[in-house]
Amino acid sequence: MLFTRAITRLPGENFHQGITNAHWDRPPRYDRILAQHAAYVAALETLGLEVTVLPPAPDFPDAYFVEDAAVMLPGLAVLTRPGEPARRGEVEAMAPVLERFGPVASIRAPGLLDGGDVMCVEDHLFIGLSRRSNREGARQLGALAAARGLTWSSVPVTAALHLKTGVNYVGEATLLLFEAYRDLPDFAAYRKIVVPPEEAPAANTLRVNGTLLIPAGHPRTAESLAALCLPLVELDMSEVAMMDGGLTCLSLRF
Ligand code: CIR
Repeated sequence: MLFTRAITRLPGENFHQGITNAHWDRPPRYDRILAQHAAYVAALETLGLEVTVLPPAPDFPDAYFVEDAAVMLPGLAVLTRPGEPARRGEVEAMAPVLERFGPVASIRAPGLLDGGDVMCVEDHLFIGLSRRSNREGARQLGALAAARGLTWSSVPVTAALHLKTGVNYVGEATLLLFEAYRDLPDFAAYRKIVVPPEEAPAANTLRVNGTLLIPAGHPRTAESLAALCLPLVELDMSEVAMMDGGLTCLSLRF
């Protein structure tokens, strides 16, 4: 799929108040996350995307993880209903932004869905059932996707916060994933590149218009990905990772 646009949001000064289970050796730095975010936006622009950069949303310190507030289907944006109540207001802030670009639908209660649990593999959506996303959320999104010609299935998220924390489609019928997902029957049809445990953040690699954006500092994964013969761009994600996020979380692409 060729992307022409992306939506991102600047992290706010209080980004360190977001939800995280990460172990910190030092506090996250605002100057660093701003620099990392700017480099990310620049990378998307270099790949041909027109990037909308929204202002920080100070009431919602995790709001720059815009991927969780919506899922972009062909011709339809779906506002989610995040599993973490403290993040639900992010969706209201995203609604008027998405309405500028086309039709918008919503996941309704009792459905719960975080965009980080939705992985699109060609014409199929894998929807993770996690601490944040439930069966009803998956069913509602699946119905909207099926009406647009996509197939879908749900998969258990056993190894991390979101499905895409631990598995991402890198194209060429290949999934980049945690060892824990290697033998999942749902993924049997795909080639797999397993991320070594010490390089876990690298599983959150993002393919955009034929280029792989990979978090910097994961040489074994970068070497494995080189076999795909795709351009590889490394981006420093240190502060983003301290808030349990990664490359996919920082944008909505369509
Ligand atoms: C959270 O716990 O919700 C945020 N601190 C991190 C969200 C990362 N988003 C993603 O993986 N899609």
